Parts: sequence; structure tokens; C-alpha cells
Amino acid sequence: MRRAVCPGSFDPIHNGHVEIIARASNLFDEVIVAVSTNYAKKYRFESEERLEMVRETIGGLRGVTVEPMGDGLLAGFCKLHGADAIVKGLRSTVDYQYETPMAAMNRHLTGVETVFLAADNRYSHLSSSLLKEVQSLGGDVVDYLPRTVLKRLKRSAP
Ligand code: COD
Repeated sequence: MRRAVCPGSFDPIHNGHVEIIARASNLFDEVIVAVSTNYAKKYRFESEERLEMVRETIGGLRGVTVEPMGDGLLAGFCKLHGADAIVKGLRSTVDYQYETPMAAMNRHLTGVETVFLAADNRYSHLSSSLLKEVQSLGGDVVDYLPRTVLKRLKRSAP
């Protein structure tokens, strides 16, 4: 039984995240989506609402569960949940440069490997911040967000 963790802030979850989680679920028997909260960071959505949006969006995927990760170490979360791997999406060389030191550190801390999946071309320009900005300025982001997430985003104050 191979278990992976897909971590993120998911503020909010978008179709680029969903695509990576779905591909991870094809590669691993179990996938835990870990919703992180860094208490020094300002989010648009509280952690409960980010969790709800992830659950609503990926609820139907086989073998996928969603857990809060708090503000602890990802390596610690992986150890606690018996994960074999961390799965992350890579959009660009910028992501690669940012992610590879963390992958090495996570491997050093607990031996957990990081598996990088190349972002799908349809979504490789997406980030939660960009989508929040475009939506708040009146741009159409319907192609990039799950329907319930878009509804919540429209209701939330920027
Ligand atoms: N296409 C494909 N994948 C994407 C896209 C996209 N358009 N956008 C994002 N992703 C993937 C990336 O793999 C990303 O890692 C993941 O989705 C989540 O994205 P975000 O933006 O929601 O999450 P981040 O970058 O805010 O989350 C960072 C973590 C929570 C993973 C990180 O900060 C962390 O590990 N924190 C725990 C503290 C810790 O252990 N620190 C020490 C690290 S060694």
C-alpha cells in the first residue's frame, strides 16, 4: 500500500491543484491532501473554509482524503500519517528552484521522497494569488476554479 501526501495552502483550491491531486491518485493507493495553515500568513479563507472547499472539490476521487496540517513541519505530518511520498506540481523553473531544497530537506528529516509532476499546460500559469487578483478586478476565472469555489470567492471580501 503506497500512500502520498499532496500539501498546500489551497487559498483557494483551483483546477491546477485538482489536476495534480487526480494524477497522484492514479499513482498511489492513498492520497492525503494536507491543508496547511501558517499562522504568520494572511489568507483569504480561514482554514476551515479552505478544508471545506478541498473536500467539496475532490470528494469523489478514489482513495483521496483531506486533513488539516496546521503550521507544523510537512515532514512530521508525513511521518505521522505513514506517507511514502510527497507529490507536488511543477509549473516552471522557478517552482523547481524553490521546491528542490525543500525536497532535499524533507528527505533528510524523515526519508520521505518528493515526486514532482509537470503541471498540465492548461493550468501551468495558475496560482491562487493570481486567480484572486483577476477575480477581484472583474476578470473571468470560470475556466480555472471549481464552481463552488468561484461562488465562495465572489462572496468573500478581498
Ligand atoms: N499546476 C500544478 N500544480 C500546482 C499549481 C498549478 N497551476 N499551482 C500550485 N500547484 C501545486 C504545487 O505543487 C504546490 O506545492 C501545491 O500545488 C500547493 O500550492 P499552494 O499554492 O496552495 O501551496 P503553498 O505553496 O502555499 O504550500 C506550501 C507548503 C504548505 C507545501 C509548504 O509551505 C510547506 O511544506 N509547509 C510546511 C512547513 C514546512 O515543512 N517547512 C519546511 C519545508 S522543508
